[in-house]
Amino acid sequence: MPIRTRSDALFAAALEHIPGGVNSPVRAFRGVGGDPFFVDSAQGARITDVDGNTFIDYVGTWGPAILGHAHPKIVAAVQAAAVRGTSFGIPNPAEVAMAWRVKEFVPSVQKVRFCNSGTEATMSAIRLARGFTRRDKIIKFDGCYHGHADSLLVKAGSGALTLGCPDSAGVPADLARHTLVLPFNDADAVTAAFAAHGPGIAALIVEGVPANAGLYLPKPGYHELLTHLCRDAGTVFIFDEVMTGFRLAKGGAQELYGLTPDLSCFGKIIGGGLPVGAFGGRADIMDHLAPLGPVYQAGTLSGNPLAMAAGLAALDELAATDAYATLDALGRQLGAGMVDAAKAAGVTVTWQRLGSMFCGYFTEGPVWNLSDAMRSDRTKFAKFFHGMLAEGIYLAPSQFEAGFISTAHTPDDIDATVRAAAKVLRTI
Ligand code: KE4
Repeated sequence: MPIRTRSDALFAAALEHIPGGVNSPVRAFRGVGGDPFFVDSAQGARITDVDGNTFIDYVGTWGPAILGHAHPKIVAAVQAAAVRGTSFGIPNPAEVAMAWRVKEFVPSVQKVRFCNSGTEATMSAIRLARGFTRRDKIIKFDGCYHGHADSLLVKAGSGALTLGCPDSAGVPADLARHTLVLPFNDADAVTAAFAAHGPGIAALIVEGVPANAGLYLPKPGYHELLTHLCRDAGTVFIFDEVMTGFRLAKGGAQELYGLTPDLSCFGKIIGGGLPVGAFGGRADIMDHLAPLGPVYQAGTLSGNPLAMAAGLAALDELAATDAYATLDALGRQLGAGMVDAAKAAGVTVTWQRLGSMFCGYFTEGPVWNLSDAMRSDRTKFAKFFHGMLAEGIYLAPSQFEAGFISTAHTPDDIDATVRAAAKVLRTI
């Protein structure tokens, strides 16, 4: 087992000052047991903790590190920007360059507004859709996570067509009831919801591919059904590409599926590892934002020059290289290896992958929705997680998270990962 002396001391101190010792709950290892380690540094496909243990990293800071950690072009861009000032609160040229880049990558984006997180992006897009349509109800799907804005921390009501109730303390029931939570990949449920509520629905929000309950994919034609139902009802179709944007293709999941959302939300990769969110789409909707229109949205650090520099460097590098072909080849290699390792060990693992995103569910497959995913054996997953950690492989510390490969991973890294999995799977 890796030595953890300094991590344990740091976690004990963190627990005194920070709720749960972490600044974001998933980092607390509650999904797998044990305590988190503390990172000292990260480089390429590897992270090194404060006790000197190095791991091949398949979390990639939950998606942003598509080029690996401390990519020299991103570091250089941030250094060059920092010496010119770290924040202005006044328009700066990088914001215009970044807006142009996002529009070049994602043709459905006619106008874009930058903010500081994926949560801000989805929260703002929901408010914008409500202001544009003058309607209150929204639709989301169970198992999909869009950040921690109140309207989106809502679970399904008692029946499929009943309006939602809070999924977190502190979310007013009066607000939650405006959110309808439907099963994903269920065409009948979403069709019935529009039949029952259509003219009152401001927005439907869905992940490019649901990757916050592991990773499962839209059934053929499902995203197209959502777009048609939205169009017929005058509902704003919001495509949450915080995770899939610039990850699955230059144009994200909407490029893969040939969609033209009304609004799209971005985060993670768009900031090159620094705090950036963005939302954009139809200009006639976006122009309802202040200062042009009546929908207020703001942020002191929105368009921050350092974050814009990091994001620009990341998008430029993705545009300049055949990153997506590399990522898909590595994803294919990992998937094939993991399937063979599970079969050889006699362990039931359903491996689901799209490009460089993946999830190994410890259950029979296929996994098409949250209820399928919930069948997974979380005890086995936890044993697998810790076994892989002991072998120097860092996977997402929850069965209900996706894994990520970067362009810094090599075929040898993948082979080492598969060898470790073959060893660990025989022990669980
Ligand atoms: P942030 O506010 O964490 O930047 O983005 C929220 C968000 C929005 N939409 C999607 C599809 C997302 O996956 C996320 C955040 N993803 C999680 C990982 N499952 C972030 C990790 C964390 O919460 O610490």
